Amino acid sequence: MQTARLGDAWWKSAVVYQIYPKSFADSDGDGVGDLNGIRAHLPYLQDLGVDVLWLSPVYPSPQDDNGYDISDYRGIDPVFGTLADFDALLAEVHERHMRLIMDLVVNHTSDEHPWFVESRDPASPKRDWYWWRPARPGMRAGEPGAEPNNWGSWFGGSAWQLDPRSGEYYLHLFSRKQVDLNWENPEVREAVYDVMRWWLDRGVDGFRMDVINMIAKDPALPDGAVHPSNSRDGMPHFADGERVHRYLQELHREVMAPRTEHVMTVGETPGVNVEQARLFTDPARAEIDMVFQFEHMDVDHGESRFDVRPLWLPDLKASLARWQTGLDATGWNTLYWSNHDQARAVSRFGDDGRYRRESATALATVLHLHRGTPFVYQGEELGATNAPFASVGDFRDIESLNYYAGEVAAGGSPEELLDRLRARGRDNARTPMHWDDSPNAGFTTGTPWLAVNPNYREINAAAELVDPGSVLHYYRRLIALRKQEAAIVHGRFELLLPDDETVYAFERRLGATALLVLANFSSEPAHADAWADAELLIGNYGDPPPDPAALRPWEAVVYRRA
Ligand code: ISL
Repeated sequence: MQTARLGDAWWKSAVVYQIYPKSFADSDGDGVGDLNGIRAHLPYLQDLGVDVLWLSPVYPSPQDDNGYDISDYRGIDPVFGTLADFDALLAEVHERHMRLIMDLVVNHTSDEHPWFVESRDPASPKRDWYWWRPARPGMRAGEPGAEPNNWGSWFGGSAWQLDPRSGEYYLHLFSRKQVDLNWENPEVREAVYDVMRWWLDRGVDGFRMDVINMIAKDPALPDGAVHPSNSRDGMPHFADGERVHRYLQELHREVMAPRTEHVMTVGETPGVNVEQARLFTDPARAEIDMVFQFEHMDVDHGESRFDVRPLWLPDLKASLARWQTGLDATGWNTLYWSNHDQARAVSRFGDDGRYRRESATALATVLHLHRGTPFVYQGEELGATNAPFASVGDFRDIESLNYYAGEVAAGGSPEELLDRLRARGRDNARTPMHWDDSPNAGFTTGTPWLAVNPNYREINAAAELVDPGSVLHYYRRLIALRKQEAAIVHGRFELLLPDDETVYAFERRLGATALLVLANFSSEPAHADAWADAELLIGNYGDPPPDPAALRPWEAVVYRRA
């Protein structure tokens, strides 16, 4: 009985839309997006057909990492509005038959959160809420190499910061202002569950859980394998261990269990593999509903995400196919090309020049036809591209700025580093949303916090709404199709042509229905055989391929046989 019910979980047929509030719509002219701006654009999102809105963090925050450093879990940062604005937004989301999930960032708090402020006092009852440690035995605090272990921060340097007040170090896997909570302490876990219940009682429909696979550290905090200081070194000791599953099961029991039919949870889990993902998402284990894995985001770079490599299509296909098969019988996949941490998909995987429209829609077709819950990141539905950052001064993101400063100090070429940031910097995705061709793309009447991409005059929602051949209209059709065709949601996946370097091909089967997906991932024509006697369910050229044995540049088609 229970399996049947979970098999039909509502979020399996849902499409999620991610809003980066800072850059979505500014209603008060201060140059920063806000809740009332989002509310004004709900009709646009409803017409797009998405079911769930995920808001990146809107809580009070010093904004060291754009809100992923929270100083109060029960409020709204004044730059985004008030709790009353939030309630009004949530009510209207529900009236429009959509749901809203919050970003839950509980691996760490801001160093300005009252819990941490209190914890800095060694005598405080909250001392143990964070990871405080003395210098390495035999070393003096502050000496080079005296950090308690060799773990690196994601944003450069050691993951340990010395606090002069007590002469001890605290752990921060991200910036110095993002301090890791100690989930070993039951009071910490209870405090987090309380926050979650508070938002659920307010009516939110679930959570996207930031770096949730990193909440449980090995309390011995052992050194990682020796590399030059690198965030991944310590990973075996702080990600995906046995404890994280114990805590997520507890969280599920304490918070989610009474409401599991109505809410959804998606955990962000960098570095997770298929086997671990199955543990996180197996409904019988009652942890979380789905995870964001990163394997397909790692196929086009070297050791560092800024070490840009060309995409070799068979690698991408093999990776996604492994996840399709791996979570086929147990668990559930998320599907995404983009989010606020990644470069724009059409610039990264497609052709953002001549074939921008075709490649944006081909990417969408391939992604949405896989099995899993698709996530659309704001602007992706317009075919938004990377931005032409002129100099390092145009970037705002702490990750890009720290990386650049560190590499320049180590003798790297500033021009080459700038190219890397242009290709992969997170600010590409964070430039303001393009609503129309008025100044600043209709995003703000003030000065935007991050410059608007100048191509907004051609690429914007207003222009795409009146163009039936636009990327936006194609997304609408694709999203609508999911509601009509059960094979898209539930069909079994089978990869075809795994070695083909330009054509992405796969089948989906459910009962008597079979779907064939073909997409040309190149700007030249490619050979691919269509199905005879099949219905063309959707295609991104508006007409069927003139030659049934060929695809036009970046052409994508879905055939259906029943
Ligand atoms: O952006 C990345 C590439 O360097 C990722 O490694 C990212 O840091 C990682 O996926 C964790 O991301 C999440 O937590 C971070 C925050 O900066 C990201 O915006 C968030 O999505 C710390 O809270």
